[in-house]
Amino acid sequence: MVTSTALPTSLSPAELPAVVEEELGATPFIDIHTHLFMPSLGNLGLWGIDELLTYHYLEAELFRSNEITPAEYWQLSKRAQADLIWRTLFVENAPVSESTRGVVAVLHAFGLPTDASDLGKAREFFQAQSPEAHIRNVFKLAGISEVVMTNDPLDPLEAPLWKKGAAPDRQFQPVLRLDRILNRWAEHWQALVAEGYSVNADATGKSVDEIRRFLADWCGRMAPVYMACSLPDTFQFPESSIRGRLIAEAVLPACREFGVPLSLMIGVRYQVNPAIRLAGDAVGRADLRALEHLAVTYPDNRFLVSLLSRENQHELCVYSRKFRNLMPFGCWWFLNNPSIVEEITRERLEMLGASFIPQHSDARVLEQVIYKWRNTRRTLAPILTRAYQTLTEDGRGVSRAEVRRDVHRLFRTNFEQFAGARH
Ligand code: RAT
Ligand code: ZN
Repeated sequence: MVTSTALPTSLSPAELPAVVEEELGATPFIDIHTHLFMPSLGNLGLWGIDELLTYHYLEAELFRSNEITPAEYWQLSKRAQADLIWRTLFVENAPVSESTRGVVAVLHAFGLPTDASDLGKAREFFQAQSPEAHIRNVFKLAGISEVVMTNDPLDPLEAPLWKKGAAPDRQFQPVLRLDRILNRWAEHWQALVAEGYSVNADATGKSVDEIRRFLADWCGRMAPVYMACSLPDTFQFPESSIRGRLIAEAVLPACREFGVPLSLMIGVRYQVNPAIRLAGDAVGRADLRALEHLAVTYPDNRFLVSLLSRENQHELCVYSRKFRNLMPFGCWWFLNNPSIVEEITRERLEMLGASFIPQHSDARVLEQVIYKWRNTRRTLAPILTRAYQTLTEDGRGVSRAEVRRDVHRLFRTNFEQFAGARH
């Protein structure tokens, strides 16, 4: 006789939408890549209405709808820049783009007017907040338990704070960001020399050992949850460049030694329009054979991977099916729009089940996590619901506990386990 173990009650197709929404709402997410800073890093952390409005995603949109030149814009005070962006993108136009709608959602979340002709009320509100309580409130509204920072050991403002012993904060996990070292060695090797590391312009001789000593010192100081680098669309590996050698001989061994993954964010075409500064980067399709080579050659390294080009997304899913040391994460930067997030997330779910990390916020201004995570939950709910409904139609129901398990995996434990994080 066949005995069957009773599974918890399956949900009907009609019950699924509400349950998925509830579970997404009730699960505190880990935001695995942001540009936010813990309070002990002083004034590095950005927050408030003027910062929200001068986000580089919005600056790019300003120059399409206002005659001002970038040179004139950069002459203005931050407050005047924010006023101009508000007037141009929120008063003289309806704020329908993803980034403008985000500011509206943040104002609305705090009960502030969303259609005011000026920023008076909003400025008053943000000025009245005390930072630590405000952070707690924002995390609660965003439904996140912690964020992962981006910490650059060669940033002249940030590095001294770490050296003085910035107090760690469970809500803000550190990441050792390596862009200056790996992408712009020529401009930065002397900063290492100034700190007592014997490196040279060609990164030859003792340089590699010394960079490993530098990385070890910073791992000791920061205890990062991973190391990270953004890379151009032209990224190749192996490569006989300084970057290629430093990745192979310094960074990957250091990641193995300290038991942390390396995050590769590939596909930036840096500064195609330098006049608009941070908004001046574009996107290009990358050659993922570089990733294949890394995954095959370094099975003892783990790679978190986010790709900027929409055209690379399917390939990343295929490679992730081949190599368990690859973890796709997020819909990065120009991809973080509902139409594209939907396409990428459905593809990942269909090809990888729940073994990926659907999103990170990339927030640069504290309150952005409110709208970015709200949007993610809203886009994800129908995708997950549809997946469970189709499964039910095909003969296998799912319970609330299973929905919860998947949501936890996608937005918490995949990261915790892959990063070997100290949770
Ligand atoms: O999305 C962004 O804000 C970009 O400017 C970059 O910061 C990117 O996310 C990165 O981490 O390099
Ligand atoms: Zn980023």
